[in-house]
Amino acid sequence: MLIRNPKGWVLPESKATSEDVYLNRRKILQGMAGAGLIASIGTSAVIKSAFAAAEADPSVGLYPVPRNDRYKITRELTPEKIATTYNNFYEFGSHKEIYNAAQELKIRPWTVKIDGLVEKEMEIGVDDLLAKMPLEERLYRHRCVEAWSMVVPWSGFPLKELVKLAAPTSNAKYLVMQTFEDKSVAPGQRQFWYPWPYTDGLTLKEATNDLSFIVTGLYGKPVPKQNGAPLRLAVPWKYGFKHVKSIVRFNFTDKRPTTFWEALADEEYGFWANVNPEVPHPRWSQATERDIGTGERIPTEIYNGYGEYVADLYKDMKGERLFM
Ligand SMILES: Nc1nc2c(c(=O)[nH]1)N[C@H]1C(S)=C(S)[C@@H](COP(=O)(O)O)O[C@H]1N2
Ligand SMILES: [Mo]
Repeated sequence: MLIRNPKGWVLPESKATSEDVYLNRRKILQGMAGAGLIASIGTSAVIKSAFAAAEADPSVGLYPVPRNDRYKITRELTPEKIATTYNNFYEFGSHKEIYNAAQELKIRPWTVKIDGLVEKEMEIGVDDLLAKMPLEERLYRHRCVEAWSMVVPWSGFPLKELVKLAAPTSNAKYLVMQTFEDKSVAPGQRQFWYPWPYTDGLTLKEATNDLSFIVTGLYGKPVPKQNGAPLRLAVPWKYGFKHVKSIVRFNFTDKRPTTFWEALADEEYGFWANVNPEVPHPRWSQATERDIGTGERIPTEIYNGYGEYVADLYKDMKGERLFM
């Protein structure tokens, strides 16, 4: 978070795969599967790479999913190439260009543990979980505490559906989410001064709010590794660091967790982290944000513009640093 590279999102064209190439591969693959041709045509490079992509992510056929139009946007969608090449993912480096390094992450098999104060603890494979969940697309704004922002089409399912599946007991108050831990693929995790694994959490009231969303897709495709495959949180009224990527554990508890960023710098990155243009970060203003798509600087809104859904959650809270 400490390093700012204002030109970090500008990338040479050669580093990105264009949308057409991707769609063509997908069509080829679907066509081949239908005609039973995969085994007999093994030589073309295009076909081989299409096959590798499907092997790497068996959820590819689930997308695109129907859009939930309840969540409106008033700005243009951020171009896919920008949202997938300008990232924060400290496991792969403390700068924005981690998308190549993140390809080392193996996302299958991927097992999620649901534990703590629940009726019955479970471990479930991500594809089994996806099969149980109602997938939809939502256009959400995303506001990083570093004062950049984007607007993207996430696919996924409401977090409250996962809470329902977990069946928390009546004394559960918080849901804690954790990222995978594997030093052999994530060089950042060899930096021992960070409190790995990346951890963040919500109150159960927040987790069951309509807006809380588990992301499994982006731009009508499985979510790329650099954006947090195969499961990542989206809570758009909060700063981006709450959006835990590549989740392996959902833990229900009665104790408020110490989050990754709180452990590092509690006075700069608190538990609540609700967006508020009037509460500056100790080292910079939060009044405006830079849209990484257009490069424009625009005013920041309270709760990132989602107050109608979430302001009630906080109305009786006293003595909490709700906006830091
Ligand atoms: N595991 C993990 N999750 C993470 C982070 C991280 O470093 N590690 N960075 C967070 C921050 S600060 C932001 S702004 C968003 C960025 O998401 P994006 O790369 O999809 O834009 O991911 C969040 N989730
Ligand atoms: Mo962030």
